[in-house]
Amino acid sequence: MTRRLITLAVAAAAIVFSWSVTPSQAQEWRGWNIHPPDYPVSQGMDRFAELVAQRSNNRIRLRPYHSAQLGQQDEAIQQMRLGSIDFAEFNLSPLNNLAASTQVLTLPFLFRDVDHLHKVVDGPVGDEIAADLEKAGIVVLAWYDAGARSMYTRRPVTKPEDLKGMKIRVQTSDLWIDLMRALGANPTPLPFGEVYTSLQSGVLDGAENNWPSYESTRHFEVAKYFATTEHSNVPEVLAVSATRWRRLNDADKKLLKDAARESATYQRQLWAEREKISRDRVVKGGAQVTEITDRAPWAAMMKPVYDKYASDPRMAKLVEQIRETR
Ligand code: GTR
Repeated sequence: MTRRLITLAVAAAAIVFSWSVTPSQAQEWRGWNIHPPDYPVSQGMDRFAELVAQRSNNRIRLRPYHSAQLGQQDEAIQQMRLGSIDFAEFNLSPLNNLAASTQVLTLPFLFRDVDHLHKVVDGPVGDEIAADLEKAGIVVLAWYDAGARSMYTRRPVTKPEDLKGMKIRVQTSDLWIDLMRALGANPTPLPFGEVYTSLQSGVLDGAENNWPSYESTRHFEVAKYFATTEHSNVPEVLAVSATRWRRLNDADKKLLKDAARESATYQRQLWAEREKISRDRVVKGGAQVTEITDRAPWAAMMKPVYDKYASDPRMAKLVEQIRETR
Protein backbone atom coordinates (compact mmCIF):
# COMPACT_ATOMS: atom_id res chain seq x y z
CA MET A 1 0.00 0.00 0.00
CA THR A 2 1.28 3.48 -0.78
CA ARG A 3 1.66 6.09 1.94
CA ARG A 4 -1.30 8.03 0.59
CA LEU A 5 -3.55 4.99 0.70
CA ILE A 6 -2.54 4.25 4.27
CA THR A 7 -3.32 7.85 5.26
CA LEU A 8 -6.73 7.59 3.56
CA ALA A 9 -7.48 4.29 5.28
CA VAL A 10 -6.55 5.71 8.68
CA ALA A 11 -8.69 8.80 8.06
CA ALA A 12 -11.66 6.65 6.97
CA ALA A 13 -11.32 4.46 10.05
CA ALA A 14 -11.24 7.56 12.24
CA ILE A 15 -14.45 8.84 10.65
CA VAL A 16 -16.22 5.51 11.10
CA PHE A 17 -15.04 5.42 14.72
CA SER A 18 -16.18 8.96 15.42
CA TRP A 19 -19.62 8.19 13.96
CA SER A 20 -20.13 5.26 16.22
CA VAL A 21 -18.78 6.88 19.33
CA THR A 22 -17.76 10.34 20.39
CA PRO A 23 -15.37 10.66 23.31
CA SER A 24 -17.98 12.31 25.53
CA GLN A 25 -20.34 9.37 25.03
CA ALA A 26 -17.84 6.59 25.55
CA GLN A 27 -17.80 5.04 28.99
CA GLU A 28 -15.13 2.71 30.31
CA TRP A 29 -16.29 0.47 33.11
CA ARG A 30 -13.98 -1.24 35.58
CA GLY A 31 -14.83 -4.84 36.35
CA TRP A 32 -13.67 -6.90 39.32
CA ASN A 33 -12.86 -10.59 39.15
CA ILE A 34 -10.91 -12.86 41.47
CA HIS A 35 -9.97 -15.57 38.95
CA PRO A 36 -7.11 -15.90 36.45
CA PRO A 37 -7.77 -15.14 32.75
CA ASP A 38 -8.22 -18.76 31.64
CA TYR A 39 -10.92 -19.53 34.24
CA PRO A 40 -14.54 -20.01 33.04
CA VAL A 41 -15.73 -16.97 35.02
CA SER A 42 -13.08 -14.77 33.40
CA GLN A 43 -13.88 -16.07 29.94
CA GLY A 44 -17.58 -15.43 30.57
CA MET A 45 -16.81 -11.85 31.61
CA ASP A 46 -14.62 -11.34 28.53
CA ARG A 47 -17.47 -12.59 26.34
CA PHE A 48 -19.86 -10.20 28.13
CA ALA A 49 -17.48 -7.30 27.45
CA GLU A 50 -17.14 -8.23 23.75
CA LEU A 51 -20.89 -8.47 23.25
CA VAL A 52 -21.53 -5.15 24.96
CA ALA A 53 -18.81 -3.39 22.96
CA GLN A 54 -20.17 -4.77 19.66
CA ARG A 55 -23.79 -4.02 20.38
CA SER A 56 -23.20 -0.52 21.76
CA ASN A 57 -20.81 0.40 18.94
CA ASN A 58 -18.11 0.79 21.56
CA ARG A 59 -20.10 3.30 23.57
CA ILE A 60 -19.91 1.04 26.62
CA ARG A 61 -16.49 -0.50 27.07
CA LEU A 62 -16.23 -3.02 29.85
CA ARG A 63 -12.79 -3.75 31.13
CA PRO A 64 -12.61 -6.77 33.43
CA TYR A 65 -9.57 -6.82 35.73
CA HIS A 66 -8.92 -10.50 36.40
CA SER A 67 -6.79 -12.20 39.08
CA ALA A 68 -7.98 -9.95 41.94
CA GLN A 69 -6.05 -6.99 40.52
CA LEU A 70 -8.64 -4.72 42.15
CA GLY A 71 -8.45 -6.44 45.56
CA GLN A 72 -10.12 -9.29 47.43
CA GLN A 73 -13.85 -9.90 47.31
CA ASP A 74 -14.95 -8.13 50.52
CA GLU A 75 -13.20 -4.89 49.49
CA ALA A 76 -14.58 -5.21 45.98
CA ILE A 77 -18.14 -5.45 47.29
CA GLN A 78 -17.64 -2.20 49.22
CA GLN A 79 -16.05 -0.49 46.21
CA MET A 80 -18.93 -1.55 44.03
CA ARG A 81 -21.44 -0.11 46.48
CA LEU A 82 -19.48 3.15 46.48
CA GLY A 83 -19.43 3.11 42.69
CA SER A 84 -15.66 2.83 42.15
CA ILE A 85 -16.04 -0.64 40.64
CA ASP A 86 -18.70 -0.75 37.94
CA PHE A 87 -19.27 -4.47 37.45
CA ALA A 88 -18.09 -7.71 38.96
CA GLU A 89 -18.53 -11.44 39.25
CA PHE A 90 -19.21 -12.39 42.85
CA ASN A 91 -19.74 -15.61 44.68
CA LEU A 92 -22.96 -15.27 46.66
CA SER A 93 -21.52 -16.23 50.08
CA PRO A 94 -19.64 -12.98 50.77
CA LEU A 95 -22.91 -11.20 49.94
CA ASN A 96 -24.75 -13.10 52.69
CA ASN A 97 -24.30 -10.39 55.27
CA LEU A 98 -25.54 -7.75 52.81
CA ALA A 99 -28.82 -9.40 51.77
CA ALA A 100 -30.08 -12.17 54.04
CA SER A 101 -32.04 -13.96 51.32
CA THR A 102 -28.77 -14.81 49.53
CA GLN A 103 -28.11 -17.25 52.39
CA VAL A 104 -30.78 -19.55 51.06
CA LEU A 105 -28.68 -20.44 48.01
CA THR A 106 -25.65 -21.13 50.21
CA LEU A 107 -27.53 -23.65 52.41
CA PRO A 108 -25.92 -27.10 52.52
CA PHE A 109 -27.26 -30.11 50.62
CA LEU A 110 -30.16 -28.17 49.12
CA PHE A 111 -29.93 -28.72 45.37
CA ARG A 112 -30.55 -32.06 43.68
CA ASP A 113 -28.27 -31.29 40.75
CA VAL A 114 -27.11 -28.49 38.49
CA ASP A 115 -30.37 -28.42 36.48
CA HIS A 116 -32.26 -27.87 39.70
CA LEU A 117 -29.96 -24.98 40.59
CA HIS A 118 -30.38 -23.39 37.14
CA LYS A 119 -34.18 -23.60 37.36
CA VAL A 120 -34.08 -21.93 40.76
CA VAL A 121 -31.71 -19.06 39.96
CA ASP A 122 -33.22 -18.39 36.54
CA GLY A 123 -36.74 -18.37 38.02
CA PRO A 124 -38.76 -16.46 40.65
CA VAL A 125 -36.47 -17.34 43.58
CA GLY A 126 -33.46 -15.95 41.71
CA ASP A 127 -35.46 -12.80 40.89
CA GLU A 128 -36.50 -12.30 44.49
CA ILE A 129 -32.91 -12.57 45.74
CA ALA A 130 -31.70 -10.27 42.96
CA ALA A 131 -34.28 -7.65 44.04
CA ASP A 132 -32.81 -7.70 47.57
CA LEU A 133 -29.28 -7.30 46.23
CA GLU A 134 -30.38 -4.38 44.10
CA LYS A 135 -31.56 -2.59 47.26
CA ALA A 136 -28.05 -3.14 48.63
CA GLY A 137 -26.48 -1.52 45.54
CA ILE A 138 -25.71 -4.61 43.45
CA VAL A 139 -27.74 -5.25 40.31
CA VAL A 140 -27.64 -8.90 39.23
CA LEU A 141 -27.58 -9.37 35.46
CA ALA A 142 -27.05 -13.13 35.24
CA TRP A 143 -26.15 -16.20 37.29
CA TYR A 144 -22.89 -18.00 36.70
CA ASP A 145 -22.04 -21.57 37.74
CA ALA A 146 -19.64 -22.39 40.53
CA GLY A 147 -20.30 -26.13 40.85
CA ALA A 148 -20.38 -28.10 44.08
CA ARG A 149 -17.98 -27.31 46.91
CA SER A 150 -16.14 -30.11 48.72
CA MET A 151 -13.70 -30.38 51.61
CA TYR A 152 -9.94 -30.67 51.18
CA THR A 153 -7.44 -31.12 53.95
CA ARG A 154 -3.83 -31.82 54.86
CA ARG A 155 -4.85 -35.07 56.58
CA PRO A 156 -7.38 -37.54 55.16
CA VAL A 157 -11.07 -36.98 55.85
CA THR A 158 -13.49 -39.76 55.02
CA LYS A 159 -16.26 -39.14 57.58
CA PRO A 160 -17.50 -36.02 59.42
CA GLU A 161 -15.81 -37.03 62.70
CA ASP A 162 -12.41 -36.70 61.00
CA LEU A 163 -12.97 -32.94 60.80
CA LYS A 164 -13.22 -32.56 64.55
CA GLY A 165 -11.11 -29.60 65.68
CA MET A 166 -9.57 -29.06 62.24
CA LYS A 167 -9.02 -25.43 61.26
CA ILE A 168 -10.94 -25.05 58.04
CA ARG A 169 -10.93 -21.86 55.99
CA VAL A 170 -14.34 -20.42 55.15
CA GLN A 171 -15.54 -17.43 53.19
CA THR A 172 -16.56 -14.39 55.24
CA SER A 173 -20.15 -15.32 55.97
CA ASP A 174 -21.83 -16.22 59.26
CA LEU A 175 -23.61 -19.12 57.62
CA TRP A 176 -20.31 -20.69 56.61
CA ILE A 177 -18.97 -20.30 60.14
CA ASP A 178 -22.02 -22.09 61.55
CA LEU A 179 -21.89 -24.75 58.87
CA MET A 180 -18.31 -25.63 59.69
CA ARG A 181 -19.04 -25.60 63.44
CA ALA A 182 -21.94 -27.97 62.89
CA LEU A 183 -19.43 -30.38 61.36
CA GLY A 184 -17.25 -30.10 64.46
CA ALA A 185 -14.52 -28.14 62.67
CA ASN A 186 -12.93 -24.86 63.71
CA PRO A 187 -13.95 -22.31 61.03
CA THR A 188 -11.38 -19.70 60.02
CA PRO A 189 -12.61 -16.88 57.74
CA LEU A 190 -9.84 -15.75 55.38
CA PRO A 191 -9.63 -14.03 51.98
CA PHE A 192 -9.27 -16.44 49.06
CA GLY A 193 -5.82 -15.09 48.20
CA GLU A 194 -4.39 -16.04 51.62
CA VAL A 195 -5.46 -19.67 51.67
CA TYR A 196 -2.48 -21.21 49.86
CA THR A 197 0.18 -19.90 52.23
CA SER A 198 -1.97 -20.63 55.29
CA LEU A 199 -2.38 -24.24 54.19
CA GLN A 200 1.29 -24.49 53.37
CA SER A 201 2.43 -23.18 56.75
CA GLY A 202 -0.10 -25.33 58.63
CA VAL A 203 -2.06 -22.36 60.00
CA LEU A 204 -5.00 -24.08 58.32
CA ASP A 205 -5.76 -27.80 58.20
CA GLY A 206 -8.03 -27.47 55.22
CA ALA A 207 -10.45 -25.48 53.11
CA GLU A 208 -13.35 -26.19 50.81
CA ASN A 209 -14.06 -25.30 47.22
CA ASN A 210 -15.02 -26.64 43.78
CA TRP A 211 -12.65 -28.57 41.46
CA PRO A 212 -11.68 -25.60 39.26
CA SER A 213 -10.72 -23.36 42.20
CA TYR A 214 -8.90 -26.22 43.98
CA GLU A 215 -6.88 -26.58 40.81
CA SER A 216 -6.39 -22.94 39.69
CA THR A 217 -5.18 -21.87 43.15
CA ARG A 218 -2.92 -24.94 43.34
CA HIS A 219 -4.31 -25.69 46.80
CA PHE A 220 -3.96 -29.38 45.86
CA GLU A 221 -0.22 -29.00 46.34
CA VAL A 222 -0.63 -28.10 50.02
CA ALA A 223 -3.88 -29.93 50.98
CA LYS A 224 -3.94 -33.08 48.91
CA TYR A 225 -6.84 -34.98 50.48
CA PHE A 226 -10.05 -34.09 48.65
CA ALA A 227 -13.34 -35.63 49.90
CA THR A 228 -16.29 -35.18 47.54
CA THR A 229 -18.70 -33.93 50.20
CA GLU A 230 -20.39 -31.56 47.71
CA HIS A 231 -21.90 -29.80 50.70
CA SER A 232 -22.91 -26.55 48.97
CA ASN A 233 -23.74 -25.45 45.44
CA VAL A 234 -23.63 -21.73 46.10
CA PRO A 235 -23.77 -19.96 42.71
CA GLU A 236 -22.24 -16.69 41.51
CA VAL A 237 -23.59 -13.52 39.93
CA LEU A 238 -22.49 -11.20 37.19
CA ALA A 239 -23.52 -7.81 38.52
CA VAL A 240 -23.37 -4.06 37.88
CA SER A 241 -23.22 -1.30 40.47
CA ALA A 242 -26.59 0.33 41.11
CA THR A 243 -24.93 3.74 40.58
CA ARG A 244 -24.10 2.84 36.98
CA TRP A 245 -27.36 1.05 36.40
CA ARG A 246 -29.53 4.00 37.38
CA ARG A 247 -27.83 6.20 34.79
CA LEU A 248 -28.67 3.86 31.88
CA ASN A 249 -31.68 4.18 29.62
CA ASP A 250 -33.98 1.20 29.11
CA ALA A 251 -32.41 0.21 25.80
CA ASP A 252 -28.95 -0.01 27.34
CA LYS A 253 -30.27 -1.90 30.34
CA LYS A 254 -31.71 -4.48 27.98
CA LEU A 255 -28.51 -4.59 25.95
CA LEU A 256 -26.50 -5.35 29.09
CA LYS A 257 -28.94 -7.92 30.43
CA ASP A 258 -29.11 -9.82 27.15
CA ALA A 259 -25.33 -9.83 26.79
CA ALA A 260 -24.92 -10.97 30.40
CA ARG A 261 -27.36 -13.85 29.95
CA GLU A 262 -25.63 -14.97 26.77
CA SER A 263 -22.31 -14.86 28.55
CA ALA A 264 -23.81 -17.00 31.33
CA THR A 265 -24.85 -19.69 28.85
CA TYR A 266 -21.28 -19.72 27.59
CA GLN A 267 -19.80 -19.70 31.11
CA ARG A 268 -21.98 -22.65 32.15
CA GLN A 269 -20.72 -24.73 29.21
CA LEU A 270 -17.12 -23.86 29.97
CA TRP A 271 -17.74 -24.62 33.62
CA ALA A 272 -18.97 -28.17 32.98
CA GLU A 273 -15.91 -28.88 30.82
CA ARG A 274 -13.48 -27.32 33.28
CA GLU A 275 -14.77 -29.33 36.26
CA LYS A 276 -13.59 -32.53 34.56
CA ILE A 277 -10.33 -31.03 33.33
CA SER A 278 -9.50 -29.68 36.78
CA ARG A 279 -10.26 -32.98 38.44
CA ASP A 280 -7.86 -34.75 36.06
CA ARG A 281 -5.18 -32.13 36.61
CA VAL A 282 -5.26 -32.31 40.41
CA VAL A 283 -5.22 -36.10 40.40
CA LYS A 284 -2.19 -36.00 38.10
CA GLY A 285 -0.72 -33.43 40.48
CA GLY A 286 -0.97 -35.84 43.43
CA ALA A 287 -4.42 -35.16 44.97
CA GLN A 288 -5.95 -38.16 46.76
CA VAL A 289 -9.69 -38.25 46.17
CA THR A 290 -12.11 -39.90 48.60
CA GLU A 291 -15.51 -40.42 47.00
CA ILE A 292 -18.26 -39.73 49.50
CA THR A 293 -21.07 -41.96 48.24
CA ASP A 294 -23.35 -41.61 51.26
CA ARG A 295 -23.84 -37.95 52.12
CA ALA A 296 -26.68 -38.62 54.58
CA PRO A 297 -24.47 -38.51 57.73
CA TRP A 298 -23.05 -35.17 56.57
CA ALA A 299 -26.46 -33.75 55.74
CA ALA A 300 -27.86 -34.90 59.10
CA MET A 301 -25.34 -32.68 60.90
CA MET A 302 -26.71 -29.60 59.16
CA LYS A 303 -29.86 -29.37 61.27
CA PRO A 304 -28.54 -26.46 63.42
CA VAL A 305 -27.76 -24.53 60.22
CA TYR A 306 -31.29 -24.99 58.89
CA ASP A 307 -32.74 -24.17 62.33
CA LYS A 308 -30.84 -20.90 62.42
CA TYR A 309 -30.99 -19.77 58.78
CA ALA A 310 -34.09 -21.34 57.31
CA SER A 311 -36.68 -21.11 60.04
CA ASP A 312 -38.02 -17.56 59.79
CA PRO A 313 -41.17 -17.53 57.62
CA ARG A 314 -39.60 -15.91 54.58
CA MET A 315 -36.55 -18.18 54.50
CA ALA A 316 -38.66 -21.26 55.17
CA LYS A 317 -40.85 -20.31 52.24
CA LEU A 318 -37.87 -19.82 49.94
CA VAL A 319 -36.46 -23.20 50.95
CA GLU A 320 -39.81 -24.82 50.26
CA GLN A 321 -40.08 -23.08 46.88
CA ILE A 322 -36.59 -24.33 46.02
CA ARG A 323 -37.37 -27.91 47.05
CA GLU A 324 -40.55 -27.83 44.99
CA THR A 325 -38.85 -26.47 41.87
CA ARG A 326 -38.80 -29.23 39.21
C1 GTR B 1 -14.46 -19.64 44.38
C2 GTR B 1 -15.33 -18.53 43.90
C3 GTR B 1 -14.73 -17.22 44.30
C4 GTR B 1 -14.49 -17.17 45.78
C5 GTR B 1 -13.73 -18.38 46.23
C6 GTR B 1 -13.56 -18.44 47.73
O1 GTR B 1 -15.03 -20.88 44.03
O2 GTR B 1 -15.46 -18.58 42.51
O3 GTR B 1 -15.57 -16.15 43.91
O4 GTR B 1 -15.71 -17.07 46.44
O5 GTR B 1 -14.32 -19.58 45.78
O6 GTR B 1 -13.70 -19.51 48.30
O7 GTR B 1 -13.26 -17.40 48.32
